Amino acid sequence: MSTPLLGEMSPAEAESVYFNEYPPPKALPRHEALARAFIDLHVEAHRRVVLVTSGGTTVPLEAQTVRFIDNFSAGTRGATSAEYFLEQGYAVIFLHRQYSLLPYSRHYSHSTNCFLDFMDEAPASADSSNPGHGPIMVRDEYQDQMRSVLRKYRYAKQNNRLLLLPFTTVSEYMFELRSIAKLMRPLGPDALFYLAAAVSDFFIPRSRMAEHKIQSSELPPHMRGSAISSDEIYTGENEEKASSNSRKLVINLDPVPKFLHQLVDGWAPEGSMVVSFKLETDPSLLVYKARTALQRYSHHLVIGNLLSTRKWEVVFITPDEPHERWLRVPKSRRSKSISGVEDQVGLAEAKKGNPSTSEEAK
Ligand code: PAZ
Repeated sequence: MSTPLLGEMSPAEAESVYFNEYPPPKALPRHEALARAFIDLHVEAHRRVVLVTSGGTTVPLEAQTVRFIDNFSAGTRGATSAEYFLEQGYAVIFLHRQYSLLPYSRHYSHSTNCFLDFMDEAPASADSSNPGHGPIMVRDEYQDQMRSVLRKYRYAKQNNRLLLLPFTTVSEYMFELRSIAKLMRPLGPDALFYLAAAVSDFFIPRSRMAEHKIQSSELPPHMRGSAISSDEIYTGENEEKASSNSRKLVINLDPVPKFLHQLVDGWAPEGSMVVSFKLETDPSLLVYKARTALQRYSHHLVIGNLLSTRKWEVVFITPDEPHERWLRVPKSRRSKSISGVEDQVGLAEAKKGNPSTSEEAK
């Protein structure tokens, strides 16, 4: 009899099997200590705390990972939303894909927007004692915008409002999410979960994962040993290719268990709010899939978006009236901001019901 897939088990069984199969990430104890101290501080101050997840997760093909499957997410939604939450007085735990965009620094770290382009050498002064070694300055045209970003960044940092915790793989993400959600319990209704990360739907279970780099060409028999991965990852030699000494890689992925159920019904504090995101590429599926997720997990809000329009258009799917509400950034505000990073639908503004942001027609 074949072993049941995690998706075929009860949520509690799937949780136990999944988390027993993987070693916890090395950074987890350190992240837990940081999160605990951060949460304690804000519980004491009666401040609301949001866990924002952001960026994509990787799916390693080998335990000693050389290759992995990744996705498109740059972390723009998460990093931008975190700034809005900070402005609204929340403390933010920013659980993000390592090296994806971060709140505030995102304005200057985009790959098409090198931070060096914002700078210049100050003009040499006549009485300079060290000609050719004047200070580096922010260019005049960027002063105002950079001052404003810098002030907000410093405020968040100096007042301990922002905790940055990185992950890379899908299993690291799951471990971190579970631990932080449980640590947030003392916050009760002051906790908010804002799950914007693009989490892989498929993965290779640890038991079927090759330990070493998957080999693309046949090794001599005496060298095979553990370098040959299990059949599920690396199956079927193609005869023509075999004769040219190369192999076909067949990847067999299992569905990642849907832990949103566990988050809503177990890990998260009583009375907390859970917001999840749903990404699609086919417009005819978006609302249906978002509604189905809301019904399945009984949380508070699903924000749907399409890959191609996600920067200026989202749909809120709620259990209560109006059930479906589209928010659009007006065309006039879709141009690139001064730093070259496009603004996104600002959810904090949407929550305040700011009509200029929330519902202007396209
Ligand atoms: O990171 P980004 O700004 O490029 O994209 C944001 C997003 C599309 C990943 C996010 O809005 C989202 O929909 N996250 C959930 C994806 C999903 O699991 O369906």
